[in-house]
Amino acid sequence: MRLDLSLYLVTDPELCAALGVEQTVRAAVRGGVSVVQLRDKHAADAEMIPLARRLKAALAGSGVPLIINDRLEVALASRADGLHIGQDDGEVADARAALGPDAILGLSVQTHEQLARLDAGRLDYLGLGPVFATATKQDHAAPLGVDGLAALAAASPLPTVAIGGLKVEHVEAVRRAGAGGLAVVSAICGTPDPEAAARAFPPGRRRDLRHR
Ligand code: TZP
Ligand code: MG
Repeated sequence: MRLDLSLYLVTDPELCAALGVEQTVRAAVRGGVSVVQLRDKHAADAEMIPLARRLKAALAGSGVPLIINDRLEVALASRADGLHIGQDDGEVADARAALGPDAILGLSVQTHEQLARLDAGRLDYLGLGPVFATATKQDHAAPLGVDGLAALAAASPLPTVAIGGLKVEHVEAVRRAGAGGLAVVSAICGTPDPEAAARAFPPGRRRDLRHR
């Protein structure tokens, strides 16, 4: 599956509560998001697996990959397209070995030191952030700002997606910083109309999925 990071939706069960995660994802895909990541810091794997399977079914034929945050077992059980891990979520090599060569594997990076010891050959993309402070992630690292983002993106050997406090008005700055796209939670999940919220972002390399 071609990896288009231009508009990367990360779900949050609380911010998606109005419609629920599944309906929010369906709407956001109609609006043109290019990647969906299922993220839930609190649910047990057993709770997440049925939802991940429903999302995988909902995305079938859309060209939009389903990536699971942090939970290898959920990714495997749902036959998701990939896994996204953070700096404290275990070894990239172990995740790659468990997922196999074809799965998408992403890693969150906040610093140049982390970039310097990157296991780049086993990864497909990097999430860079937070660009700005955000209430969505508790205890996030110090914000990079746009200049910090640009420095990390320039040093990255892999495609990148920026995250943290990003809204439509940041698209141009993120593009100029050299990142491959924007990952957002509240800019889509936290709105009454996630389809319209997604559609408000410029199309990038996204296909028009109006038919869905
Ligand atoms: N990682 C860094 S910031 C963040 C994550 C998961 C949350 C981004 O949420 P929002 O609402 O798009 O600022
Ligand atoms: Mg994590």
